[in-house]
Amino acid sequence: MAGPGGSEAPWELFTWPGVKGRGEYLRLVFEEAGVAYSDVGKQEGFAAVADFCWKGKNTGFPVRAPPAIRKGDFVLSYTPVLMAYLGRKFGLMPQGEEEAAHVEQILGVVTDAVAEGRLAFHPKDFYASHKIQVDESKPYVKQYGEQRLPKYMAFFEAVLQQNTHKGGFLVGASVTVADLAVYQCMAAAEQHYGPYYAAQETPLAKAHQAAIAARPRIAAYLHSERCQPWDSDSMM
Ligand SMILES: N[C@@H](CCC(=O)N[C@@H](CS)C(=O)NCC(=O)O)C(=O)O
Repeated sequence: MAGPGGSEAPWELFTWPGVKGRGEYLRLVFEEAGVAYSDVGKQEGFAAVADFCWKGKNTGFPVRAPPAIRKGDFVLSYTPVLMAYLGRKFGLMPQGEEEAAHVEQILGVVTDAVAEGRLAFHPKDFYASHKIQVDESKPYVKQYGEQRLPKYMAFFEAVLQQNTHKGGFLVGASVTVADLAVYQCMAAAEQHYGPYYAAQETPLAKAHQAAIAARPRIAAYLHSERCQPWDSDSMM
């Protein structure tokens, strides 16, 4: 596929190896689109990602933090921006401006849901491992699980409910990057906020999560060695 500037260069994904992390949102986009990519962290290790992002190996547009992508001399980062950009490239964004804007709204909501969900696990030091703040995190995990997660899941439910198109997607009549983002957010909530997730009566959102997991390319990916394990430290 011709890339930015007509480049035939491969798509490269720079994200931390060893866990799904935010990189998972981008892996799902490449996988659903059936577009080959190289997962640089997984293939070359942690140092290759750090060298690219922060130690002078990136000669393209600066990256604040991974995940980032590179294709030829084009470099881009920030998860929801990457999803919208790749969605447009790979036919996973609606054609209409308003529907595309709704997809971007959902990407923004997912970014907030994940950031808040992660914050609860790190109340003492956001940048330190959850393992040194397990006790301190308990009231915040409870608060997110009881007060915030229900709002996010109810929002996903409401979006699915209002879509009059058949197909069970969030926006329009076909799969978009919003479906992939919400799938991963729901799966992360199930993984890290299990009892709170289970308590939510959001049948459409839960059915949507199962349907995305069962899409042929996503199911094949989830069972492949390309798929990274969940972070055992905290939500992502
Ligand atoms: N809002 C950004 C957050 C990026 C981010 O926090 N990346 C993490 C890894 S998933 C990181 O390496 N942060 C290091 C840092 O911020 O210096 C996004 O969605 O891409």
